[in-house]
Amino acid sequence: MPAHDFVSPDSIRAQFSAAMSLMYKQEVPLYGTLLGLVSEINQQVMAKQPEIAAALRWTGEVERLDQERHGAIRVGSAEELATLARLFAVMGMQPVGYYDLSSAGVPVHSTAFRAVHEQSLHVSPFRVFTSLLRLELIDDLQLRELARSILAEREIFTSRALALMTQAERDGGLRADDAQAFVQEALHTFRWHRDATVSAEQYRRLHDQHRLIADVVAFRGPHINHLTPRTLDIDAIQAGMPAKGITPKAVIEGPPARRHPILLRQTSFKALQEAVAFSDAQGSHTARFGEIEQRGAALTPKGRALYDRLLEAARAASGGSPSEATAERYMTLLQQSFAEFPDDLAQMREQGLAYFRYFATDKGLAERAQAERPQTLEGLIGAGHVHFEALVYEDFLPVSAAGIFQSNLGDDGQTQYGSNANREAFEAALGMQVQDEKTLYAQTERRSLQACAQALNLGSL
Ligand code: OOG
Ligand code: NI
Repeated sequence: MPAHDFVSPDSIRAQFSAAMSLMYKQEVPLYGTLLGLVSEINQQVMAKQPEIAAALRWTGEVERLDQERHGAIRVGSAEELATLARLFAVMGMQPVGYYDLSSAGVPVHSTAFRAVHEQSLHVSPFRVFTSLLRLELIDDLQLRELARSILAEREIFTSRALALMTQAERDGGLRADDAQAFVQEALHTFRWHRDATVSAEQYRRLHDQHRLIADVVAFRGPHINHLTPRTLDIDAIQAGMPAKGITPKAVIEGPPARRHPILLRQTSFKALQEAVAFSDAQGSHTARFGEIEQRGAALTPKGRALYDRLLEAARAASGGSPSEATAERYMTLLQQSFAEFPDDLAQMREQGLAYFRYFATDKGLAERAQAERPQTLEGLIGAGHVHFEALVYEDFLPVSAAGIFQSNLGDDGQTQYGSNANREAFEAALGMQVQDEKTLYAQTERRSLQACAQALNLGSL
């Protein structure tokens, strides 16, 4: 079959992202409310701050903003994780980054499945934060065995989804009708099931060990636990949530508010209790929650080291992980700590703190035949021939993720697992290595410089 009959993985991902959003809106109506608020505030920001709208037009993010979202799931075994990797690969999503959450008292480690090339991200930036439960961290051996045997019996993929995955791998793609069927079949894996696979007593034992263990083990599949839209002003969202009947967590995770956002700021609100049918009784479970995020510049290793240091300093000064009680003081300390991080794109670029994308300007194009024009990047920028914008961060932050997990698990009964990062074990379960996000950002930056050089008729930049 000729390759041109196949739907591009990017387009399958875009379809899947839209289908997930529709499904989640039906499952959790509050998510629809949130989407409304986010789109309202994004419009306001673009109208009131034309410089932000202009930057988003340069990078093309303006075209992806409305469909931009991430989801999160938790799986229970290596087989489930490895098959998910195959499922996501059909949609052009690859595992990027390794996140250890055990040091924050959550018995999982994680990666993010996402597109890796800027052109693909432009079509659909949909990403899924995917966590693998670490049964080996359950110290009650009997319970560990119970969890393992329950998980061993479930099949989280439909047989049609599995067949279409195999077909896509064999043929190198899917045609339109198969792609559409694949999206519908894949959705089933992420659906909420109100009927649990365990008895009320088994649920209680799993839950008493850790609420997250019950969430993974007691159900038929890895229900999507949140879908997160991207806002241009998370402080406005945080302030606007109560009026919509939503109570956000007290602390916005990540860096403080800045003129030029960096990395990722996130806030969430607690899950509602949902009715569940155990095998022998009725009960309830809190599974799904809401989250909103604001994305900023991807940082270089140097910028990230500075970020980590300043964040750690603020947390240490406030006496550890911020809570409801220390929220206000923590936000002040955070703001003070980050005064050291330049809030100016030119400085961030000169100091090598962030990754950038470069664009030939109309002026640069008009003057590209002139012998006198500058030849170096700095000269071209100075002369207005090249424009730059920060490259947006496409990934997650371990400290923030831990804060999001914790806020939805409740502050009660913090479990200690020590620091147990084990990337090799995660990659063994996944069946492949995770990609390094910094390498991907550096490649995008490099490609934008090459495109600039070509547009301006220069050998290289
Ligand atoms: C994932 C929590 C982390 C984020 O955006 O950092 C997360 C989970 O609760 O499964 O979603
Ligand atoms: Ni999230």
